[in-house]
Amino acid sequence: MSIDRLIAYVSLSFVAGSMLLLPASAADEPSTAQPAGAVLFSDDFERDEATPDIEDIGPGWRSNSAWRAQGRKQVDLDGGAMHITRVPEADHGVAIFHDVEFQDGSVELKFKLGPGDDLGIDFVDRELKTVHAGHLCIARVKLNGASLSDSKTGTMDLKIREQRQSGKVPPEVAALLKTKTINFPLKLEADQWHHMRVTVEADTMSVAIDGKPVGQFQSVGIAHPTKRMITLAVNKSAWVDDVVVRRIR
Ligand SMILES: [Ca+2]
Repeated sequence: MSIDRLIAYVSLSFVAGSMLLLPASAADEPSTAQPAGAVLFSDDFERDEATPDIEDIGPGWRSNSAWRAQGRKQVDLDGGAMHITRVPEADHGVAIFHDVEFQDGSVELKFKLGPGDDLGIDFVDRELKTVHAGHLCIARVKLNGASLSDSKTGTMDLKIREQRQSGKVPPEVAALLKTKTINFPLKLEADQWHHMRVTVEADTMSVAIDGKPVGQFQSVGIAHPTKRMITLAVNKSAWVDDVVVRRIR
């Protein structure tokens, strides 16, 4: 065997050996060539609430139902998944929170949407006081498209938010805001499970759906060094399962 062939053989053996070490669930996931890191937490939602009518998502999760929906249950553990439904009493979309701690990381989940539904994965640092409610950057998916936004230096910057609320947005700010979000078309099947991975790394956020890269967005706010929470944001309804959050850095 020539040296070149020997090197190729050893490399292939190494790759094969690495694949054998992967847990079955990771080997089954579609590959998106995104860097993977340590799992901070994962949840398969294979459980029921202690009291059927009381919202009780499980360890580490909380929602805004108490103060936005008069305490009505908006997150239901149903058949081993999370079924999220905004109730008519709610004065805001459903937000479901989980603490994280990373600079760069990824959020993977399975989701199912109906026509008109959307699901956002929001990266948050409530300790950052220059933005509304700590919003840093968000990936949002609908059946017909995904968007990636830098909220920190865009719409959630306190000064810009105030200008937008008062309806007095200077032209240069309006032009700036156009550079703070990017949209990608999608054609997803309604009421079918899809897999999504959102990765935040340095100043770039990327999204892959069903193992295929959808797009990425580079913007300074994404590089914020401390992501302390993720929020799943649902304006109408959505199903979510198999959440896996990894820290890259
Ligand atoms: Ca499940």
